Amino acid sequence: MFSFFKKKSSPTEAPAPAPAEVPAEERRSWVDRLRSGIGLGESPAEAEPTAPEPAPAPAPVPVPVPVPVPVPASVPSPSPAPAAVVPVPAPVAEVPPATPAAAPPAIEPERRSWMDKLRNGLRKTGSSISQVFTGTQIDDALYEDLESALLMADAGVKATEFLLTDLKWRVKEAKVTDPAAVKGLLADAITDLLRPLEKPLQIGEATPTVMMVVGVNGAGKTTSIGKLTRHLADNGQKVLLAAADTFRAAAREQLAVWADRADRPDDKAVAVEIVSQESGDPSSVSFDAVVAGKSRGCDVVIADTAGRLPTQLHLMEELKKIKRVIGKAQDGAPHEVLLVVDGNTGQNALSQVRAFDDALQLTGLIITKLDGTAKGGVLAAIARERPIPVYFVGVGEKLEDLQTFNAREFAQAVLA
Ligand SMILES: Nc1nc2c(ncn2[C@@H]2O[C@H](COP(=O)(O)OP(=O)(O)OP(=O)(O)O)[C@@H](O)[C@H]2O)c(=O)[nH]1
Ligand SMILES: [Mg+2]
Repeated sequence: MFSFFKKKSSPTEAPAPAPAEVPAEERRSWVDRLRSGIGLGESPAEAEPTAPEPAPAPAPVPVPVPVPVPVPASVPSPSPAPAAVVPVPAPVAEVPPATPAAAPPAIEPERRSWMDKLRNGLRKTGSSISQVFTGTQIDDALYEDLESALLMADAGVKATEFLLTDLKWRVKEAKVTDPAAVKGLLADAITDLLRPLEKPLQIGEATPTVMMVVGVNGAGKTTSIGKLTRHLADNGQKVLLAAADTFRAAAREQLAVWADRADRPDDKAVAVEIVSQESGDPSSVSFDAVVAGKSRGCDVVIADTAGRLPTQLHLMEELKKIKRVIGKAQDGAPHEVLLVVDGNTGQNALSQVRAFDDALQLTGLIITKLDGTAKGGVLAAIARERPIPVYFVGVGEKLEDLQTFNAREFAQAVLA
């Protein structure tokens, strides 16, 4: 299944232990999610490679995998969105057909704890929205209160209007009369609104797959790259990091701590390499890294860039240059341009998404810090106004705190 896995390389040095140690078993379960969520090397393009290996192993059978959270839709929904499925190769020849009545898959402990943190982080939003449904009738006052609650939750005017219209229609269709049931319908409406943001990050269609990570200062870029790198490396992917944040002297060390994994002799992890230059130019660091990634047979190259505000036009031009130069090092690269957004920035997050997207044509988002004072509604605003896939959601500083985005889980967390 991971036909392009590189041989495990032996760690040459033993630097400081990496942060946030996670037991191997938990990592594996994350890796299973990674396989289905990120689609590591399992794209159709990969399934028919010019494989030098003649052994015609049984072709992988794509199996629909339900999204990991078995939260059922609450009340009859007029537009029941099907569970998102991602094809993964079947481990064995016979695969039991997925029947609608099948018991929902158990949630991994790691995912459950992540969901608890998400729910905790969004608790304030949840209680102010839930408050709306404590009355006895469904009337204009209920919808007005809900409008205020959604606006307070950073959903923005457009998404709020959209949700209210959609909800009124659902209430009419389902003929509900109990305000408590309306909350369930709102969960369905939010889920459907957020569904377009649910898309797996694909790795392996190009070798190396080149990613460029951007965002404002302190959004969580380096930390998220570190976590993603660790997951990839633990899964046997050869990752090369470009320390293209030449602005901060400590940025390289910050990456190195996450990249280090000399203490994992039990799995198939491979060493992570870092390309950096003392006070170098970020474009040339990125160029060198991609060239090195190609020549060293890396699976993934990730460029970490310095934080900047979209209003700093010269710095935005610098990002465009990095992107152009990466394209010169490898045709079609960068394959992913990811914006990391601090979930606490409220409606400002939407302006960041717009500005960075206009400048760089983003391919994905990582929303961090939803464990803090974030209200969560901004995802609805993004879905309505700039629906760029949310690949990951971060709820803390530990490795397992970065997880794939799931629309229904998120809707449930916002309303918990
Ligand atoms: N609570 C919480 N903290 C986070 C999360 N992600 C990152 N952080 C913290 O946010 C701070 C900034 O993270 P960095 O990864 O350095 O941010 P950055 O975007 O690389 O910052 P610059 O390179 O300076 O622009 C660090 O203290 C991280 O530990 C998260 O999901 N939750
Ligand atoms: Mg950084």
